Amino acid sequence: MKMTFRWYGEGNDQIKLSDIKQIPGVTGIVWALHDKMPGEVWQRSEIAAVKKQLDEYGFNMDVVESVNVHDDIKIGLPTRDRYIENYKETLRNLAQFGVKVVTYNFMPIFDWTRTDLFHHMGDGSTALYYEPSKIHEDPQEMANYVMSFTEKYHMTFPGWEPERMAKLNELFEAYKPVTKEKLWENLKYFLEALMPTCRECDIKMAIHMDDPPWDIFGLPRLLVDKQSILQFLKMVDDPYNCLCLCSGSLGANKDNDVPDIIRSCCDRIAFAHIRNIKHFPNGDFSEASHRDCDGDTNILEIMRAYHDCGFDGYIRPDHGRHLWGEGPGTVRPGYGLYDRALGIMYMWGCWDMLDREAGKI
Ligand SMILES: [Mn+2]
Repeated sequence: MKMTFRWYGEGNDQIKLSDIKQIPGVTGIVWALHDKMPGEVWQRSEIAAVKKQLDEYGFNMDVVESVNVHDDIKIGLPTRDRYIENYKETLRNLAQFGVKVVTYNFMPIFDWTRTDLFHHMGDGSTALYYEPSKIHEDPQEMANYVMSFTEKYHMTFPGWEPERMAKLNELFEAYKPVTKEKLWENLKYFLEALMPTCRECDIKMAIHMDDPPWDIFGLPRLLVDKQSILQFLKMVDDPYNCLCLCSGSLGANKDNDVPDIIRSCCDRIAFAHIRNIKHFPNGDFSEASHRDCDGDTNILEIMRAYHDCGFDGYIRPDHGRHLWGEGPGTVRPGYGLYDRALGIMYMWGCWDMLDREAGKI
């Protein structure tokens, strides 16, 4: 496995590349041009500027997370072809710099959703938290809560662009005719259009699971369990149509057996997110440390599944808790330095032991 770390870019992330350099075994930075709106072309000069920063520390830029997909493509409007052409141009530009995997998601309107971004865990740390009882009929309430962090701390979150959130009612109106079936069709149309460019550029498209993996506010969600993942891979059966398999997104539904899902489609997993989820009897869930017994996601068996499959793709710790003084204003929710570094060491611990048992080291 190739260990990576997500970084939001110079001036947009308080974590420094020099800090990440000190985490054992990290070879690549998972990056993006975070000031780009969905549908805009990423220019070579902008990509080159990031490459220069990463080169200084010897990090590769093989994985992008994410090139966001314009709403017109998800809705299936006639204007989608223009945005698909822009997406292809971005892929060709990224290929010039050796990018191998482009992550994206196909969630309507909202990206990841949580009801508390800094929930107190009882030991002085905080973590992302989800209370189903707080998700009411009114999506504006949810948007206002997340956007309050944007206003207060001047940080924008991918998928929660203020420009898009400002026209939430219009967006909901536009998505009204988009049933689950229609959304699947629109995803197929998008991927079939991109595959020739992916082959030409040797870039794998890696779709992130929907988070949480169920419909919210009446909006359909597609990649939620084993059946839907296998359906997705069959729908566009191409080695460049891949997954960003997120154990945390899938693990939010207790019925998902994540190690089994990994074993059933490992050859199509281009990028792995490792995250642990703790479930509570009332239906709430919290993000937890990567240690197996701190959550219910079965991290040990997930690592064993990847090892058994000979996984050679990219991997990263997903969200972590906020520790040792990290909090609102100093870190992006879920993206502190310390807990993700601890997560990496846990993953290496599992992997090295599995390698040793297999006689590889
Ligand atoms: Mn994830």
